[in-house]
Amino acid sequence: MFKKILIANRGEIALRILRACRELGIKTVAVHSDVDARALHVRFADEAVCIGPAASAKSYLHIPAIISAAEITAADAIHPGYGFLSENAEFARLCGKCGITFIGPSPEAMRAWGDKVTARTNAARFGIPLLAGSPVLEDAAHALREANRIGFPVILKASGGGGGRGMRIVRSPNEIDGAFASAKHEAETGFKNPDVYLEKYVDRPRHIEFQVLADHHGGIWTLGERECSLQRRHQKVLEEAPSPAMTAEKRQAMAEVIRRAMQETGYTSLGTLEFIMDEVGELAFLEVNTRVQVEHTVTEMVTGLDLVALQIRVAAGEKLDLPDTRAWSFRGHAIECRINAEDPVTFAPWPGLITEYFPPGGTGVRVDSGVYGGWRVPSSYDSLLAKLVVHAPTRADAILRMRRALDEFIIGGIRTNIDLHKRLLADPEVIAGTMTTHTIERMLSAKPAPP
Ligand code: MV4
Repeated sequence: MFKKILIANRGEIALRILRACRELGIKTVAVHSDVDARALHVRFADEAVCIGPAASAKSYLHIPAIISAAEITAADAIHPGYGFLSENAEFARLCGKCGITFIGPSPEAMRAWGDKVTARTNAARFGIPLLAGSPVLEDAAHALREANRIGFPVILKASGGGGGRGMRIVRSPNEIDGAFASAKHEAETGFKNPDVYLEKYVDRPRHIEFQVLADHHGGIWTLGERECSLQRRHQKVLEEAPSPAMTAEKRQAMAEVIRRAMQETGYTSLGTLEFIMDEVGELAFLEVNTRVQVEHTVTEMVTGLDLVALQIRVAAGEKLDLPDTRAWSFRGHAIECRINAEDPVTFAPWPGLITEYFPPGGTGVRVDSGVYGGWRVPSSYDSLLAKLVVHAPTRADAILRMRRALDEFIIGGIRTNIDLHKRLLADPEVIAGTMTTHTIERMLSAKPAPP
């Protein structure tokens, strides 16, 4: 097992990783920027290294500073968390070259699944369902031929994009030229990879993702799915497990094809396969996230597993020595609300001093957060303050528990999206479990918040 892990992240996920390390008896090194000197992940770590000024590019994204911090503290592994360097295959490769274990998949697996055209080819090979699509497009004429073959509407995507960046919906042939030019330009300037491709466009889908965990000995657990449809501008807002749209048969069938694909491509560590589901319940593969995700907590609540501890253990070479059907089972329902520091009307980030902080508690309530009363939320990073997670025997019970917990949550000094969550959990579509990726947009445009 590792003796010391450097945590190359901040906020709630840095604390989350630190807690797993503590329970595994592993020493921790926090890294932080100037404005994070008083952050909780710094306070709780065994050692801390200041790696630069507030700007991420000069601190949490600054590879030489982070690898130097690992070297001077003699850390034997680096956990990247999510965001920042977590999906940077070159960073993973450099860690390896310096004799430091990158806690994540191999750089090769990160590249193979991180590139969306390659990921689609891989998925197709192993029978993972996917939408009609094109190879890498040569030019606008090629795009038009492929779009006619696939049938409109189609969507242009950048192979190196992700999380909704670099996408263009194309509804008719006359839009192809303009969309191709702008998508191509965005791919060339915004991503390392200039390739663009086409897919059949699915209107108002659900977003469902499957969690996997693979060791270095061919062992793989498929840990079920999460429903992530409640999002705004590609930022997830509320997630749950299991998905109200999933059946045991579909889950089982997906688990089998996913298991084979990840096993045969030599994938290790945690990974998430993103899908969309159309109105008749058909799933189609979109892309793979090769990191621990914000919403991993809902899977933890319904499986009883510590996914970050398991991710660390498999990175150290440990075996998942039981088949998943024997090691753990699904229990109940979990919901996560992402509590953000933001303007409730404009959704603009709302950094500032937290004057009062009282998180909810009680049966079935978990709060993962890096903030406290007296902490000043910096403006340089994302606006996630806390993840409020509840677990209950049924979905209906989980909704009641989440409403209760939201009512208890007191955050003073800054504005938050707690009221948005209360509205969501009162929405008929959300209560019925029939939400899509357009539900929040629909709710916000329909009527003003009740008094
Ligand atoms: C799509 C799609 C419809 N059809 N692809 C957005 C994020 C990126 N991971 C893929 N995305 C989408 N791809 C096809 N062929 C709709 C979306 C999409 C979406 C997907 C997941 C979660 C939220 C979303 C919001 C809008 C659009």
